[in-house]
Amino acid sequence: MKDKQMSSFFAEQVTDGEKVGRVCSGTHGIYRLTTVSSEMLEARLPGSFYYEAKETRNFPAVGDWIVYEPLEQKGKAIIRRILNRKSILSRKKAGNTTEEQIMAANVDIVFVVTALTKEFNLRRLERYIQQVYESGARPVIVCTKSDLCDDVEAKCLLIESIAPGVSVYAINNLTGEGVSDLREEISEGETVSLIGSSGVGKSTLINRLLQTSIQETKQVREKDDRGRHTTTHRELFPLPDGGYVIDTPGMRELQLWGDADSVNETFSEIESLKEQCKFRDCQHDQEPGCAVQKAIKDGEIDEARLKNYNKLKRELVRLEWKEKYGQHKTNRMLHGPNKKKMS
Ligand SMILES: Nc1nc2c(ncn2[C@@H]2O[C@H](COP(=O)(O)OP(=O)(O)OP(=O)(O)O)[C@@H](O)[C@H]2O)c(=O)[nH]1
Ligand SMILES: [Mg+2]
Ligand SMILES: [Zn+2]
Repeated sequence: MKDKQMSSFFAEQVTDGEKVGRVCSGTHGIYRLTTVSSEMLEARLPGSFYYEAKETRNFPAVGDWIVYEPLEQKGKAIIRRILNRKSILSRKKAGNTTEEQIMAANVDIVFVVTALTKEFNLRRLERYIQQVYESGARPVIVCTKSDLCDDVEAKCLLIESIAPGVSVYAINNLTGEGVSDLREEISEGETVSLIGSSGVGKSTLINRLLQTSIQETKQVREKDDRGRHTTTHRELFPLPDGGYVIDTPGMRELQLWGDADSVNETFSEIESLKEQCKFRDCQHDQEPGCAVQKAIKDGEIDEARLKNYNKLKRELVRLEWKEKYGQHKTNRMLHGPNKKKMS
């Protein structure tokens, strides 16, 4: 059985007679699945799975399409296999580890959500966009709480300047202003995931998109709510007019996971400028004939943006090395062979 919301990419991986579902949530080994007939099932993995699965990536994630077998007990099922994924949104687990944490699978679009309040931070937005590009999804920037800001236009222009080619929307979740335009970014069968700090209004926006109040939102005026998360786990919901949306808890720590080359997409204007630098391995620091430094002097690029660019590159190179050679050798990279990758 196939879901009309399931793209051919997934349909082709299924043979007739197999039952397909999609993972809505997964906690403590219990997965909630939505099926073709919009039935909700509670599924588990077979015991053997836990011996065979080596990495986090082998386990089902929210957004995965899976093949299941119904159990005799009504509403229960066993997960047989995970269909190949189209994309994967992941980050490094918090703390001193190189372990990966998967946030969602098969995401087409990521709404990077920021509030037009004190929350607003261009450097953080850059990092979020970076992370989205790494996943293979398309970023869209959503500025919430437009009702609490007197220079919405100016803020949006600022964002456009740091995110070339990315659409920016300003919305008011309380009245719904701007939400229908945003809705048009999601086509039939597409999956959108939301990322952003706690309290920016991700769940409130999801309720708007679902036209219900399914997701719990913070009821109090935010003042002292820093670090308190209303949403505590990831969850996928089918949208009323087609498509899916995934709510996530606000992120406290954003760590990158991926390869250094994808920084280039986020910072495309720096990348294209550096072609004009006099030296091929220019670090855009004190080198003569540096086109990037010139653009900073001319006020075309913000110095903070170059700093963030360099920092992201260093961080990704460090992660790559840590993953390859383990903890004890990481200091070698500081003066080592990766230098050509940094240019
Ligand atoms: N004034 C105003 N308040 C908003 C808007 N959007 C959301 N809020 C309020 O902001 C608070 C936090 O919203 P949530 O939707 O719970 O935030 P969240 O991003 O889901 O937070 P976590 O689940 O903790 O990650 C709630 O009190 C909302 O009513 C908006 O556009 N304008
Ligand atoms: Mg929430
Ligand atoms: Zn340079």
